[in-house]
Amino acid sequence: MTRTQESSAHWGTFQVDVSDDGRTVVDTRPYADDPDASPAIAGVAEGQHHPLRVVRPAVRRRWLERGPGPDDHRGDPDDEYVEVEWDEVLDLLAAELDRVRSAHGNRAIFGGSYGWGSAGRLHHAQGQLHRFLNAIGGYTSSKNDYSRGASLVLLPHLIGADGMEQLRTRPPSWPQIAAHTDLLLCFGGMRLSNTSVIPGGHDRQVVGGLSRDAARTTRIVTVSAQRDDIGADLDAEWLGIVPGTDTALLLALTHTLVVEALADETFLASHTHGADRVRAYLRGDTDGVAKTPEWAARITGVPAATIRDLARRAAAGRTLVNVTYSLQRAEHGEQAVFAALTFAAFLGQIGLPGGGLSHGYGSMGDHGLGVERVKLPTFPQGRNPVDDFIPCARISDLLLHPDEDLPYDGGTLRLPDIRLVYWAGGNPFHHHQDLRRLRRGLARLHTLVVNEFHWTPTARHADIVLPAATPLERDDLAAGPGDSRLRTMPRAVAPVGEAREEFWIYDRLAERLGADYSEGLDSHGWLERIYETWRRANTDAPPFAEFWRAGGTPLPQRPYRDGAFSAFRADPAAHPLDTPSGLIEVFSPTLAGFGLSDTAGHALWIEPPVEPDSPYDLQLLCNQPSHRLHSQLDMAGPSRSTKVAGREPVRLNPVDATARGLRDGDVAIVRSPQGSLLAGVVTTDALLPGVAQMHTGSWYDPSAPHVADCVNGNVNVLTKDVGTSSLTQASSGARVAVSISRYDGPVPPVRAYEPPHLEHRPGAGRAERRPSERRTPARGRGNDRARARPSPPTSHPGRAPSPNGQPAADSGHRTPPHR
Ligand SMILES: Nc1nc2c(c(=O)[nH]1)N[C@H]1C(S)=C(S)[C@@H](COP(=O)(O)OP(=O)(O)OC[C@H]3O[C@@H](n4cnc5c(=O)[nH]c(N)nc54)[C@H](O)[C@@H]3O)O[C@H]1N2
Ligand SMILES: Nc1nc2c(c(=O)[nH]1)N[C@H]1C(S)=C(S)[C@@H](COP(=O)(O)OP(=O)(O)OC[C@H]3O[C@@H](n4cnc5c(=O)[nH]c(N)nc54)[C@H](O)[C@@H]3O)O[C@H]1N2
Ligand SMILES: [Mo]
Repeated sequence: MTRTQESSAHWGTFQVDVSDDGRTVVDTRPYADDPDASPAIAGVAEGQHHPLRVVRPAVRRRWLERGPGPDDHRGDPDDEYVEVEWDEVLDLLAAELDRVRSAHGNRAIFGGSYGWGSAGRLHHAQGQLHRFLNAIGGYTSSKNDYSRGASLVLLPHLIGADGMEQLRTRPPSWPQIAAHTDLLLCFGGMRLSNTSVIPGGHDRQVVGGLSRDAARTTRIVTVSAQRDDIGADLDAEWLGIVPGTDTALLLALTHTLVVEALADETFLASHTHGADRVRAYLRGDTDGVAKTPEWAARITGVPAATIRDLARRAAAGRTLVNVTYSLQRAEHGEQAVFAALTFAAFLGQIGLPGGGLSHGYGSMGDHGLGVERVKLPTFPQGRNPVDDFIPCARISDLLLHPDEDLPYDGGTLRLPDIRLVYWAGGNPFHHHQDLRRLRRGLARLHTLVVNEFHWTPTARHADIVLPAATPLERDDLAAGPGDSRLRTMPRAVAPVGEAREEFWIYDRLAERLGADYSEGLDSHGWLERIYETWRRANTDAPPFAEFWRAGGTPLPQRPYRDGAFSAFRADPAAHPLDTPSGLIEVFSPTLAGFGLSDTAGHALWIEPPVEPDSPYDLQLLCNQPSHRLHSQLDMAGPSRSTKVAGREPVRLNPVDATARGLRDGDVAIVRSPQGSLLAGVVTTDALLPGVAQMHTGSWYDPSAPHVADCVNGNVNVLTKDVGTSSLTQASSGARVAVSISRYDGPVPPVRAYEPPHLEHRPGAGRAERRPSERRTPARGRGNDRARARPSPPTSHPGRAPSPNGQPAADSGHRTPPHR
């Protein structure tokens, strides 16, 4: 017998079957009325009870025995961990945090902690960590994201911060597209699998149905090296393009508009700044190269006649130009977005219903839903007294180049000297580029702390690993932007082993460091507080107890009346953009004035360096995985079902496969200047010749370095760790040049899904610390055991006691005491 409840993740809302004794998550499945639900949902139950769960606090033996300090053994697959008691590990960690902040200042603590931790609004991993670090004096932080980090820096210069916001929150909605758009031009395709992900998740996935409706009346053209970057049911035209050359195509499209008098000169004169400078560049006045379709054809592989025809078709009706995030996640990737904005401006349809520019269909599932966003309940993070930050994708630069300058957004950042990194809710050994380089960076640290559910590759580099309770082990609430319901995420089972809510962890640490984290409330008190604070502005919502009983409350579904830029279009003088000119800057004097070698005032084609005789003769696309969110639940069934030869598949065109003697199911070795990996071969004509593709998110497995840097197919051993540009400094992970050949040697086993060597040794944390490293924290309250008391059953108002008061199934240990 089981009981059923609901839970939520970034990949959607789902049902959870729990065994009658309240200890085991038996099954997780999507709602029957959610046909486009993410396949990842089916893996949640397996992830919950997987042998990879971190069940006790663990400390790397070398760190425990030698004390904090640089150590190039971090991440060694044979490294051993010692499991210790909570009070010991909290004492150790508090002392180390105190040592670092006293000896080196709070800026020596890096707490950026980028990543897609759980969807819950209260147990939001970064938010909680930031609140804690703020409470103890602050930390060096990170800005922007891996998703569209280049656009986040570029676009405010061109359309203003408010224009950027409009572009994100009010793009033409799918019903508007269906009603008004003749041609939807999709640079980077429009992957339905990507839209199952929304920060916070959604009640149901609706984009699939909406886009299928729109495709009945709107012609869709997909521009990508992969035919299946768009669903076959959308009946799109496929324009195959050499990866990384969209800027050239877009410049040639714009060139055609200009020479064929198809550009909207009235719009350019009234709503844009600098069109003349763009025209001069297109003609070749500045560099001697006219950006003609013939010029672009040589670069992009798209025939010149097709380019001309496409420009004419775009000018003939209502056209919407969409760029996926992926285009800008590459060296000089922001230029593609700049060029798309320029093309859309020359078409003159920005601000018209169903026309103009968009940046996100096929990248995020909430894009184009047509619903005004509402503010959601939020756990306050406090204020960070430390100003230092990095653009998040510069993590290895930060660790490897302390006290050096990094150019960024027209200025420079001085990189602080980091001694301690605390990561919660992210997996840099998933998300960062050039993992060998990241490893060298982490080796310089004194201490790496990671809170995790699972023994991820990042946890396996950490000196201190704290077992975090999962969303199924804690009470929370969730909603995504534009969502129809604020949903409860009730605890389904007791935490496994000694996993704890991170709220509990930070509260205990803060006490030891003389700081206040909880303001005297437990996590349930906070859940109610953030909800009731939110309810003050949402007076239709019921009181907390009623909300909890009902499992959620509807959110207003106010359709946005006008799309992005419609007010600006109607009257640019009355509704200027917050750019220096108040207009769309197709030429930005600010950007030109930065004097950067890789940025001009206008969209710029930057020729990739020619490398004759390079062995890296294939472009590998590294895109988002269809059956998981990044690296999450890679160990579970849905993700495993996609593997080939026991590791991540690499897809390539049969022509390229044959030339390399590769057949379906072979193990291939993929190499780049940065590193090598093993992958399982899949041939498909959905890819252009010369292009290969692997999903991101296979767990980094360095256990057979004599064979490959990763035997499990994590693409980030291959990618290059270089900023998108000296302007934007974002991630360049979308693709990398590689060689692929057959691997005929003995195939090493994948060890990434086994936990590390663990030794359970209560008291080790106390006995083995070197005296020189022991410090008494400022006003620590010391031993947790002395304060521990049995956990009361949770008493949510209006709710039966949850299984939370039960001992965890496999430890006989009490669940976190709620104070
Ligand atoms: N080459 C290449 N690299 C890429 C990309 C690419 O296109 N190409 N895409 C990039 C993009 S867009 C992104 S957003 C990043 C994503 O990078 P990440 O967000 O770092 O990847 P995830 O695998 O989602 O990692 C989240 C981790 O948080 C843990 N977690 C979940 N909830 C909690 C919690 O409540 N508490 C704690 N402590 N942990 C929790 C999960 O177990 C998981 O290990 O990857 C980037 N990397
Ligand atoms: N299922 C699932 N969905 C997800 C995620 C996930 O991990 N799993 N991650 C989510 C996150 S955090 C983000 S930021 C978004 C990312 O959204 P995107 O960045 O848009 O997604 P990608 O899958 O990386 O890229 C989409 C396609 O772009 C194409 N592409 C790459 N480079 C080029 C190029 O130079 N030119 C052209 N024309 N096409 C190119 C590739 O063929 C690729 O399949 O996805 C979100 N959705
Ligand atoms: Mo992302």
